[in-house]
Amino acid sequence: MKNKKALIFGVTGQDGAYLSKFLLKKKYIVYGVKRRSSIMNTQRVDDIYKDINYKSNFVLLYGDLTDASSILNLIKKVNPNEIYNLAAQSHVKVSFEVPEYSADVNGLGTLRILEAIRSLNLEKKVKFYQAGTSEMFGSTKKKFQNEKTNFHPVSPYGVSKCFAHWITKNYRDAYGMYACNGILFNHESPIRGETFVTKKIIQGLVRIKQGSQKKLFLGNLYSKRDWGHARDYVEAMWKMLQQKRPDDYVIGTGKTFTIKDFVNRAAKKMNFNIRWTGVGIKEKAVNIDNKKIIIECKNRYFRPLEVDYLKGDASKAKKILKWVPKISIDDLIDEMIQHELEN
Ligand code: NAP
Ligand code: F7E
Repeated sequence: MKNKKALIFGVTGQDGAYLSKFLLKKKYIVYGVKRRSSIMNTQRVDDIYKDINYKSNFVLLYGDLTDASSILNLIKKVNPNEIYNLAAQSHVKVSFEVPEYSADVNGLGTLRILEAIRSLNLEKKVKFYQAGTSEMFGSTKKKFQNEKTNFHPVSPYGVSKCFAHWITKNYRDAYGMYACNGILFNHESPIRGETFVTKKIIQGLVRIKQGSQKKLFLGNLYSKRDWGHARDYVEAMWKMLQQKRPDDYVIGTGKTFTIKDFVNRAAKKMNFNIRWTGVGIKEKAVNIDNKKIIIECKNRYFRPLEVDYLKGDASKAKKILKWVPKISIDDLIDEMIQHELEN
């Protein structure tokens, strides 16, 4: 049997790297799309090239979601069985600073891929995965969020992803495309981007422990997030494309923690003895052992609007995809700390 071909937009990102490795293990030929940058930005996938088992089935190609012709040419050239759209300006806070660009890449970029599939008459041949997000639920008041929960996005990022969600559904309904929306809650890993809160906390605490950083500055300590591991979540993406019919699925752990809970768990694992004092922007954490302040809050890390509470109900994925998260928050934190210490 011929190897299946997957085309991944966003291959240089956290999920792109995990998904590439997952698909290569399943004997796919993986074509990853990276955008041009002034320095090499392939660190997350460099190990694939060093792996004798996988390097010949892994190809990197240039492209950009803001450039429709590059997308069309790539799909024509690769003629993939499956396309995963993981490319995005994925930082919520940054989306308030570059709203138009975020909408262009995340919203119109998705439309550009769908339209390229249609123009090439591949709508009945290629399967498409869209990287949707729990940020689309935004200011929801529901205790658990699932596929039936209304979207109330509260950031340019969330709004742009709602467009991508609905246009994917529209192309599925209008043209009979096999197109799925994954609605994924936060998922982290040792290779998470450094400006996302989990990585920032782990990296900061390890550096403070080692003496190379004095303080960690954070924003809102009281928002709640449902955190899983990226390795588990890319498997769910693949499973969505292996069903009889295309559909949309929520992927989450069903557990939620505040940012402060995450700090406390990580600090305990690193043998920090901390005490919180103050309120609001004046809240801080003191290292009891040496009386030094190690965490403070800064206005610049707060957002104009916040998603206060997220907790995913992935029972549909459990029933249909037979998907359940395997890695707990404690195992995730342990792996992130270990990676940070080794690097
Ligand atoms: P990430 O680490 O930020 O990776 C984003 C990827 O998109 C990178 O490869 C980036 O390239 C690429 N990209 C950005 N702009 C592009 C453009 N104009 N053209 C082509 N590629 C572009 O994000 P992630 O955490 O892996 O997330 C993957 C996807 O899932 C994203 O769409 C994100 O919005 C969504 N999502 C993430 C989570 C989560 O918790 N991680 C949850 C739900 C949904 P560079 O390396 O060059 O920057
Ligand atoms: O923030 C709070 C912040 O930036 C989490 C993306 O992958 O997941 C991610 O979006 C929470 C927020 O992730 C800092 O206010 C406090 O409440 O790690 P984050 P996010 O905004 O939830 C969703 C599902 C996606 O789809 C996105 O692509 O932590 N917070 N202090 C902070 N956040 C950051 N970044 N930095 C801080 O200093």
